[in-house]
Amino acid sequence: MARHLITSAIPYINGIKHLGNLVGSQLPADLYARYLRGRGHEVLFLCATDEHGTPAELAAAKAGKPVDQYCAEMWKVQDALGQGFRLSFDHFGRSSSPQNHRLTQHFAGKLHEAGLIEEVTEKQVYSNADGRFLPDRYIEGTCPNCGYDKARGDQCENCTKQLDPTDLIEPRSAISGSTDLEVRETKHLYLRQSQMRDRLNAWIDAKTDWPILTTSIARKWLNDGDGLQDRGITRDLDWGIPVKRGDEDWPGMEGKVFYVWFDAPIEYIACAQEWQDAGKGENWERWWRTDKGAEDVRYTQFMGKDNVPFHTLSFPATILGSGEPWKLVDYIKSFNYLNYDGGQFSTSQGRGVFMDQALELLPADYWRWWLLSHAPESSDAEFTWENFQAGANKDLADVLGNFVSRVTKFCRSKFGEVVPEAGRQGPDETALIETLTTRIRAYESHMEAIEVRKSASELRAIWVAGNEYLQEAAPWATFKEDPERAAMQIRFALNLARLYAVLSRPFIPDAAATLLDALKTGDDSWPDDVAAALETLKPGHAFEVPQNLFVKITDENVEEWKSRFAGQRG
Ligand code: B3M
Ligand code: ZN
Repeated sequence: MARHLITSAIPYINGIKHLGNLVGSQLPADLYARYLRGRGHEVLFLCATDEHGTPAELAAAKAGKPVDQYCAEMWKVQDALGQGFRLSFDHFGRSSSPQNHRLTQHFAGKLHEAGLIEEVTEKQVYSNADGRFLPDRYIEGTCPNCGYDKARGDQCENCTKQLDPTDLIEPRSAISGSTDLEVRETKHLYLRQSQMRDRLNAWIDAKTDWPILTTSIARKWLNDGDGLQDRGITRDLDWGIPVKRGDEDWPGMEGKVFYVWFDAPIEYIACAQEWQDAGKGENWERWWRTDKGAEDVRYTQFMGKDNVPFHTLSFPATILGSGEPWKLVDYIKSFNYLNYDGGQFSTSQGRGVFMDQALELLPADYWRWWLLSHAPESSDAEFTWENFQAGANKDLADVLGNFVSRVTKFCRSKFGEVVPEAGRQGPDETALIETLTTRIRAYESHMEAIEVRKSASELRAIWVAGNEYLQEAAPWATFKEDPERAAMQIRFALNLARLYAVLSRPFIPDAAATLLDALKTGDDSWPDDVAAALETLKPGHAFEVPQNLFVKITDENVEEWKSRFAGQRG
């Protein structure tokens, strides 16, 4: 048994997330957390809302609410939606928590003591039309690296390059669109990341088992020279964590706050404190401090590819630079993008399906299954309604749902709602046990490697194998000549259904729970020994035929949803 710390990138507070966001971090992180718990490991799975910076300010202004109130309300909304999708966070925190304020100021103090912070009088873009400085996202323009014309002041979405607002070509205000911008002087703190190039290089070089998507992005910015430029970690904003070094004020930095990307990853740590302070656990440092027990924790992070530079360069620079024994990430799983019907999902344009809307249409398991089985791992993936309908109907309704329904209903009609007693297993059952053993071991290794699509395909193949067995065994036919044999086949198949619930739970937790309930068993132990696992439900054990596990998505549904989601969100 090992100890696993798992974090998902913390979603911005500015509104409800779409399915592309969900499948790019929180959902696969949940899959992995559930799998490891199922295998008996100790897991701490953390997520939070990312509440600072311009995205929060802009969204609050748009909603006509004070930003702190907006954040508190949106946290509740995101928390409820996370629960709706059965995201099994041990704690869903907030980057605006007092714990994160203290910890962020603490890190700044340590970095300052280590000589890694420089005070710089810098030139910043001021908008005459808007009457204010325009940090980060308040500025749009053309990316100097790739030429994309809607690059933001903090990062180019197109090529993932981290930017400073003054890097943009033909900049304009994102608030008013005005190009009447001028550059004025203001003082800011810079993190001297460039001092840490060798340490970061050595650290990344040792990560030979990381996915190529992660290391290629990290290496690109490390070796490209300017990827590790010293970076401003403060901003002229009202909302955020006030700039201090530890408990002390920072002369000359009055009225300024830390840059959102400085404090957001620190929330991964603060969130463990929040978890403890909320009474959900104790000794949080044993997850995060290598001098207090975290040396044998395996720490895995999940995120979209655009977040990789911040997690492979900036955050490790903060941790290493502090000189304190904080736990560094062991494995970063990153994702490409999920597109929506020929274009991009877009929060700002309200394009695509959002988490709240999805749950109004169908229960979480449908979405979880489709999204995970189409996770954008090796390349971008695309959501279309037809593809969603086909995947959910075929895999969930036709294969898994149909298997469970046929077995339980046939048993009820011939033997009653109890596991039948008669008959002994023969070569067909032995052959299936062998096939399943091979497949389950493969499923485990894909899950351990966080190969999400491969895990889903293997699980699907495990369901299909059971269906094929049932088709061949045909207990409804056997029953006429050899009722004892039919009884054995059904006992075997009922046990398969339990096995499926246990194996499928990381993907479709609600259906798995319904199935275990119907089978009236609390035995959810992992099938280390498949033959033994298939004798868990003993002869005479009572069960109930479950409600239809999955209903099919009809062509009418698809037509209706397609037109409903064709435009922008109102
Ligand atoms: N909030 C970006 C995003 O949601 C950002 C992640 C922070 S992780 C520390 O994609
Ligand atoms: Zn670019």
